[in-house]
Amino acid sequence: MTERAKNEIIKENSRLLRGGIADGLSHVETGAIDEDDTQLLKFHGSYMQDDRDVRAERTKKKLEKAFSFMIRLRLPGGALTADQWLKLDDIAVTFANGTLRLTTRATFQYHGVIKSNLRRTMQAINAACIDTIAACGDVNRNVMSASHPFLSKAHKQAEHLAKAVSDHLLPRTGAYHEIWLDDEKVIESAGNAQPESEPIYGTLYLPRKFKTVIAVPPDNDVDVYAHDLGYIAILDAGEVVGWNVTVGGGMGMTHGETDTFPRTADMLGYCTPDQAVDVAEKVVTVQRDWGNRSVRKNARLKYTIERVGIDAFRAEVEKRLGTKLGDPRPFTFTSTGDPIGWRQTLDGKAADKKWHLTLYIENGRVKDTATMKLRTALRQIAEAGGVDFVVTSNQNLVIANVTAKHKPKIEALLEKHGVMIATSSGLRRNAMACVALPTCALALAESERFLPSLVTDLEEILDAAGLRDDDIVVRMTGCPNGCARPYLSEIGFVGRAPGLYNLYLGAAFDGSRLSKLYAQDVNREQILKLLEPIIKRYAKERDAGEHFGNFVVRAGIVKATTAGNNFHENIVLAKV
Ligand code: SRM
Ligand code: SF4
Repeated sequence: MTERAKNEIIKENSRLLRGGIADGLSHVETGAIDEDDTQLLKFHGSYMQDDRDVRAERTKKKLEKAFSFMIRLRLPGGALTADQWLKLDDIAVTFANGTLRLTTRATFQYHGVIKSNLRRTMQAINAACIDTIAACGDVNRNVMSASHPFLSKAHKQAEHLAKAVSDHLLPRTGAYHEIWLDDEKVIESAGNAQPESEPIYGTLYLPRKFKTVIAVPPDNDVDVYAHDLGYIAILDAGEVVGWNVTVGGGMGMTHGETDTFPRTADMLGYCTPDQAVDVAEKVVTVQRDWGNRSVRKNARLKYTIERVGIDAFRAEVEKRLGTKLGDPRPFTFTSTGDPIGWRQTLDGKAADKKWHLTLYIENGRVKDTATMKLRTALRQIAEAGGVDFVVTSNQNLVIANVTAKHKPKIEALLEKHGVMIATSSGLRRNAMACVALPTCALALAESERFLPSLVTDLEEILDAAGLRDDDIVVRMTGCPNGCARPYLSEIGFVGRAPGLYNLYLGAAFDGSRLSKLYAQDVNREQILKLLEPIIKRYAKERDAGEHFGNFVVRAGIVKATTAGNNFHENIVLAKV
């Protein structure tokens, strides 16, 4: 018999995710908690990390690593009130490193929370009527829906489904409330239902993380094909009449291991709005039973589907549903980015329409700097009230539900604090980088701290080619795990070692096709040298309306990746 992965044993012995976390929090002699408990802590929405900028120095001085904790919020649909914004902002200053980090899955992270503050931070988050359970771990995580719920009736329906799936698939263990909230039922959710058991997950939970998103065409802002489970709204006269269901997407891979690869999701079928939550449950339970519990790196749903085939997977889901899924219905996606700037509610009576400002937040980091007081500006906008906030799946922020009268006030506040509404280029508007150093334990190279200046260099090349305002999707990650979905960007950088990246090209602008490796282990200078002639050719030779990712494939610069299992094939590396 194949040996079970270590995490399976940890989960099994955890007494439904309790382990020794509570005990570990009481040990004041260390800033850390026990290694096995760090695995369980993820299910509660937190990772133990250390400041990698000072790791070497502390090791030299024989000091313990500078441990602290990252906390990720569960925020299905991504929306919050102005009052909640103020509470989250207070927490950032009181308990974390003074910043709020908007993530690529439309929620918030705090960094730098020390162990002695962990419980108080969790309680403060709950006091804002938000929780962190299942934000990480081997369960269905935060469910994203197309930004944003105030845009139209269909977007509201998408948010509604996101919340319903998130609630339905929440772990039922009382561990979260017991450890963090002294068992007080601060918010009512399925998470504190009694008696305690895990009817959907069982005591082993899932073999690996599981991610669900809801898309509303023509926008593919949630990158539906990157997720384990996706719903694509099928609309009739602006209302959702059903959902196409996708399964088996994912980004993570390991350098040099071709049995790991990013994969775009397959179409599973079509379901009615009434069936949607049940479909989620059945997809999750098939993965629970069929997923690989021995080899963690092959445990995601995408590998289960590669192994058994989509037809067998669909048949099992249908068997458990007790009905057949319909044939997928037609839809069209046009882009994965956010439309930066103001736009109005799409439907309803003219008099009821509100304004919504999508603000580009560089790599999702909300902070004050010497030149731009973004955190202060957003705080003052929240204090003035009369708005809602929505985090997008591109690490941006929507200031929503603004009246025409209130618009100039918001613009003035942003301007006063040096926050620009327009971005410096189409490339920056479509740029995302993962966190990476100094907090991410898995980072091989910089990402959030490097991409902005690389984009500045690339903007010079774009300027010379007359392409400054063209939308080109660029994403960077500090390692191949793919947290900024780099294999679905037209230009993708993936960290290999300090200062060195693999360069991927050729993903589709609408998020439907993966990219292909173009150059290996390249530094800033080499990246610019490689991209300059391609950008110049694109400016001269592109067809009308042709996007960069499609051009590089048509021009033969890279071969198209047609499925995850040929991501590693047909690679012709550029000479550097
Ligand atoms: Fe991620 C692990 C940050 C979205 C694939 N991810 C991590 C950890 C927790 C590192 C760790 O395990 O120690 C990172 C914490 C860094 C830090 O200091 O904050 C981390 N991931 C992030 C975030 C914050 C990136 C960002 O800059 O916004 C995103 C948080 C999303 C959220 O709110 O839930 C984030 N991660 C993603 C995505 C994008 C997505 O889901 O759309 C992916 C690719 C899609 C996918 O899951 O396949 C992603 N993260 C991973 C993986 C690889 C999983 C795999 O199947 O191989 C890991 C490593 C792992 O799980 O072992 C990982
Ligand atoms: Fe860390 Fe890698 Fe994810 Fe970036 S892609 S946050 S480096 S795990």
